[in-house]
Amino acid sequence: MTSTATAHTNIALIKYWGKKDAILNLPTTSSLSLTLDKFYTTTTVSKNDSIDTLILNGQNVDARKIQNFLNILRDELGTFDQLTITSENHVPTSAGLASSASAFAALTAAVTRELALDLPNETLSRLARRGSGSASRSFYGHFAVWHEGIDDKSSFAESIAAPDMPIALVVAEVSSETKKVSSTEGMQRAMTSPDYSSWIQNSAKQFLDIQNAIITSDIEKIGYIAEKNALDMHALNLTARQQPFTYFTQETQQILAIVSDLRHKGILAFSTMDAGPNVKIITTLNEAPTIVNHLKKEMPHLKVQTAASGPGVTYD
Ligand code: 2P0
Repeated sequence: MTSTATAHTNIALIKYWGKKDAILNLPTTSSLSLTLDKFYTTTTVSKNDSIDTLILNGQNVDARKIQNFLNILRDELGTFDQLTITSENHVPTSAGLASSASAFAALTAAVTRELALDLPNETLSRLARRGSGSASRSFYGHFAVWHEGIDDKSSFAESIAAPDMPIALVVAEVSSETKKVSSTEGMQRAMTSPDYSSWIQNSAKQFLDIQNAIITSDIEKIGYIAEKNALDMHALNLTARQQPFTYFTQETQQILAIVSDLRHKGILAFSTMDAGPNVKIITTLNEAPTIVNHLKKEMPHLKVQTAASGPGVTYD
């Protein structure tokens, strides 16, 4: 038998940037995301009688991270056979989006389907969290929250009831990467910032405020809060007491300035950034083409793509 599931990636509007328990992947704050239609991972699992194996986009690749995660699932769900995981990633690294969210969500969904366990998304989100925190949010379409919780059981994600709205995300990929600091490492450093406890407090308020903006389809307010939350997160990296760093490059700053200029000209455009130099611009489906054209004119070498709100996990 084989089982297949598809999960879409998500972009955090209120970021997860720190762990209070690194083994259980319990975050220091609750986070909130938008699932994207364009970028997704489809994963098929089947039993084998040798060793957990990962075939990613047709290539047999290092499976250690997946093996560790499958062993966590064996502890949690009861042991099961070794698996062959065949994954097709439609999250081009060129999009500047992390694929770990969609990858661990699709894997968790496919494995539990293969075991004939019919688990609710909340339980799946808790399991996937152990592989990668952001994966917990990828089970749901549109907007999702991941509650920080106080233990394994209470740290799960769920969908937010939200009206349909024409929110869009323009992804601007810069051409040069600085030396990459992984999310896990970046968070550890950020937590040494003297501003970290105020970040936690501000984030709690932003988490509530953005939910009010979502309920009222106020995309401008969503963008405003998300931009502030993201820039506050990146400020922690700069003010870390141990190994301060930044994901910003010169091009990042150029894009941020263009977004700010567009906003002054009356275009709805707000920036957010994750563990890398690329900028994602929150806007409306109507205004996205104007932003794309403007970015291409000012910075012709940029790769720019537009995504809209996407669905939750599906099974074949
Ligand atoms: C987020 N990021 O909320 C934040 C914002 C990046 C910046 O979640 O250590 O791959 O595997 O739990 O989920 C990316 O980190 O980290 C991330 P781990 P993950 O989307």
